[in-house]
Amino acid sequence: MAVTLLLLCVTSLSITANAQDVTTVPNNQIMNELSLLRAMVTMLQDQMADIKTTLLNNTNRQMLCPTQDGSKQQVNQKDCYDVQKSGSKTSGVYTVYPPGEGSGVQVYCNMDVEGGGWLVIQKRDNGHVDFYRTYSEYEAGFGNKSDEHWLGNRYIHEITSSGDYELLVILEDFQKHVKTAQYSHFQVGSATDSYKLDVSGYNGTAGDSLIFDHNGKPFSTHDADHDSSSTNCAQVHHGGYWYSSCLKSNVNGQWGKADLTGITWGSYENWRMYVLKHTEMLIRPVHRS
Ligand SMILES: [Ca+2]
Repeated sequence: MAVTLLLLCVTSLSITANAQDVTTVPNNQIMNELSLLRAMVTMLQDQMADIKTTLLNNTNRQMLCPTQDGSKQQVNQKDCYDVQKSGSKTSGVYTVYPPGEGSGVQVYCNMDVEGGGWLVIQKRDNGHVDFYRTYSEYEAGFGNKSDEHWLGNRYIHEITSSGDYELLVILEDFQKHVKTAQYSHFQVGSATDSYKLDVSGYNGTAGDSLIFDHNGKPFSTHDADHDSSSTNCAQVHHGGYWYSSCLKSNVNGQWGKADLTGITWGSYENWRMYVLKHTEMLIRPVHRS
């Protein structure tokens, strides 16, 4: 379409120039036609960029994997377990394709913990990234996938609603003690449900700080108060999370702060205020073959 319009435009310009003495063509007419030509070229460039992006996505999306009989099949990778099954054994950043997304999303895959195949949806470690963000930022995700980041509620919903997923929470304090909380069921609701948390089946050493005050609660940020408190929990505790009135854990709080705004997991140290250095939330399909 753009190519046709461009040719028509060039032809029109050429005919105009031939029909009149060039020196008699008004400047404003030439400028108008040049302007039209530029617009057509820009449209064509945009269309070519779109085609290139689509081709790249289609190429990345299809990966050839050998089957047992030696033939090859194409697979789509929607999470890090799919990435692991395709033969990637090293932890790092990979592209996955959450159901419903037209293009790939970069995620960090942990291939080392408990058999690997884990997709990291949250990580804190050093305070490099500010987690006091807006609702739309938590929805789209932010940070650096190789460092501190939040994957994005939209993607977490798309992946966890596509099957049965488990959640692993890894917590480490400033004395390098590590504790974990694992849940056999983890799902985040849709945008319509304000990305409500649905979690159950706790097992671990850090204690369960998600069931009470968080399970079944919608996601809140300082600019989107969905909590059940008369205060704005996200503002008071300086994060974005599934707050109620207000919390038992706050892994998206302020890094390095030993007060109400800090990173905490209540049951980690017998419900005492205890500052954590490192937190990670990882998801993986429950059914693995
Ligand atoms: Ca409130």
